[in-house]
Amino acid sequence: MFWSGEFLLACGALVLAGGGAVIAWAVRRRASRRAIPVPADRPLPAKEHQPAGRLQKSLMKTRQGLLSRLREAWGVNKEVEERFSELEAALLAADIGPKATQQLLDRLRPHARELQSSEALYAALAGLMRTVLEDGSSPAPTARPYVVVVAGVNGVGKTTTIGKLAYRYRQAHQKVLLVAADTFRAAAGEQLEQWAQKVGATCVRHQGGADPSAVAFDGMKAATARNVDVVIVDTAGRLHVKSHLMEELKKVIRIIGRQIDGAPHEILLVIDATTGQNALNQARAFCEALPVSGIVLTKLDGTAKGGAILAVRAELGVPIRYIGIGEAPTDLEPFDADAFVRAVLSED
Ligand SMILES: Nc1nc2c(ncn2[C@@H]2O[C@H](COP(=O)(O)OP(=O)(O)OP(=O)(O)O)[C@@H](O)[C@H]2O)c(=O)[nH]1
Ligand SMILES: [Mg+2]
Repeated sequence: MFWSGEFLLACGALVLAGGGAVIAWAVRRRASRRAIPVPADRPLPAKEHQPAGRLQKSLMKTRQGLLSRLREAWGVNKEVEERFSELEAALLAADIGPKATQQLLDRLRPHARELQSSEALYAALAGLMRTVLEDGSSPAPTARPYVVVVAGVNGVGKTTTIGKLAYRYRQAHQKVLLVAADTFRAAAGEQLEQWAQKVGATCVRHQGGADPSAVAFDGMKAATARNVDVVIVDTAGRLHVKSHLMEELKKVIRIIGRQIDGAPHEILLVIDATTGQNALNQARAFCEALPVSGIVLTKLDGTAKGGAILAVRAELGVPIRYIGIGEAPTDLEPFDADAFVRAVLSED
């Protein structure tokens, strides 16, 4: 009687309902833990990442060139004016650019007589450079999926930067999707796919020559369907002089915004540090056309033109988010103004 069929059925239903509740709780808990992607500027595991030493090494040529010129400029028995004109030449030679150079000189001038030794000059310059560069840390992601669009002219290192950025997010256990909206160059999608495989991300791509907006559309659909944390969109290397290409980029951004509320959450402009003033003019055209939220300065490894960071910051007024110091997945650093200044102004 006691173990009647109805009773057992009721017990079974209770057990099922309890189990269901536990599963729902676990899913909700997991979803809430994954709600917002973590920032990509979390440090990488120590084994493959010794930022201070690597930055110091990457900026060796910049540092050596700058320090020897500064020492020369600030030589003993020189008039203040002579010192300043040589200092100006030294800063320009390090690709610091006319605007940032002028800012540094104007702020140094009132203290000219107090700065007797070259060490005193380095210390004063370091403080001033920090104020030009300001804080470059990335905003913490505020949405999921968190969509990042990467733009810039041909060959600056967009696709490589995307691979390295995806690697950083993967190291933070984020589910990453790469979207190959660069359909301009046939091999571009393949290159992105290879990066996706290398770092453990997935990739959405179409045939070469497809409409970039259609790829972006499919990418956003896939991002939502696959429940990814971070989406990074590659775009074609465009020439700012071809304004219809810039329009195409705007369209890609519009399509992304229509699919995912508030997206793209970041638009990163990639600039090649070795290309000087011309790169700046191209970058300015991008910043005028698009709401660029941050700069990635690539190829800082091995160049003597590391001062370009100051030029870019002063001229464009957009924060530097990351720097590229090589071609390996670990070669992207969140930009740290303090570490950068130490790396270019401390004697070895
Ligand atoms: N040394 C060095 N090389 C880099 C860095 N970033 C990119 N590269 C190299 O620069 C070259 C161009 O990089 P890509 O990532 O293909 O550049 P892109 O902007 O995507 O080029 P397009 O798709 O043609 O517009 C490749 O050989 C990269 O390996 C860097 O930080 N340091
Ligand atoms: Mg590319």
